Amino acid sequence: MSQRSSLDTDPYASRFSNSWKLASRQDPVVWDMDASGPLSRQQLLDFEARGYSAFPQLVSANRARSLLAEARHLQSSLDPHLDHVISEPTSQEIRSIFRVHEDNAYFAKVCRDESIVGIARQILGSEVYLHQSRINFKPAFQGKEFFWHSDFETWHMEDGMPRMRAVSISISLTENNEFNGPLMLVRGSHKSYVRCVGETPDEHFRSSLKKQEYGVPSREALHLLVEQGEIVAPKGGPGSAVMFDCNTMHASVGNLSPYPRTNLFLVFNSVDNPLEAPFGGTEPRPRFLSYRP
Ligand code: 6CS
Ligand code: FE
Repeated sequence: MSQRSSLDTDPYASRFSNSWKLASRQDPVVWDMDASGPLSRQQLLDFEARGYSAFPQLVSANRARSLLAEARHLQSSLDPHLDHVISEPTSQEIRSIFRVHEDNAYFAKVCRDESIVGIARQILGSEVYLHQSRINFKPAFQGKEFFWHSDFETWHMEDGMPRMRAVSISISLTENNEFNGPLMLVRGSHKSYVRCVGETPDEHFRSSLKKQEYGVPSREALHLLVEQGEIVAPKGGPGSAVMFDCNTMHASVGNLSPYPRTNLFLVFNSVDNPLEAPFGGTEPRPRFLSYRP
């Protein structure tokens, strides 16, 4: 495996040694403060400072409920062994369904909704395309956690995303409360880059989508980031949403409550940030995880 990532040539080098490091971000967060779009200037400034924005009602509650019905239909009809369908680490229950923007008419439509895409375009200051789409299910009582990570670290090392010019949005299809394993983010963490330890195993995605073990930050790094910011967990009803920068540190705990949690997760990348060869030197991941034209 030829590691393309080295400190001399790659500002976001990672997984090349046994020690972790905190580096500073080399890219803007909001790429054009004057870009027009759904967000006010104050919302853009807040996104720049915090690394996320919460929207109490981005999609109507009715639409969120119809999308939830469709998501549940897919969950009960799709074969959990399909490549783009991921099951829970310890059962056959479906945890994620990828590529819904291509495979399903209802989800394809909402993924093109101007009230969503317009925000991504405004923050990234360019046209955007969908790098990844997925429905995440966190079943009642047994949905498992996701450890802390920066999505960008994985997308850079395993997908060849060169710069931090992408945003994710998590749209709640169910209620998202403090009991059912909501998304937690570290405010301000998007301005630091944590170089992680270890080397990427081949076909890492086969295990990382159930439980990520490489490309996760050290506990010391997390202590520092949380001291500089704080942990937040925006809550809301069906149709509420959180948009966050590709490098914002985030995680979610397991769901021990009787309330299932389902969300639609979309990743928009700038058309000016096309994927290259993965910086970690592994083969590119499949297209359902990381779109390449
Ligand atoms: O692999 C991905 O693209 C996403 N999933 C995991 C578990 N980590 C990185 C990123 O969020
Ligand atoms: Fe993530």
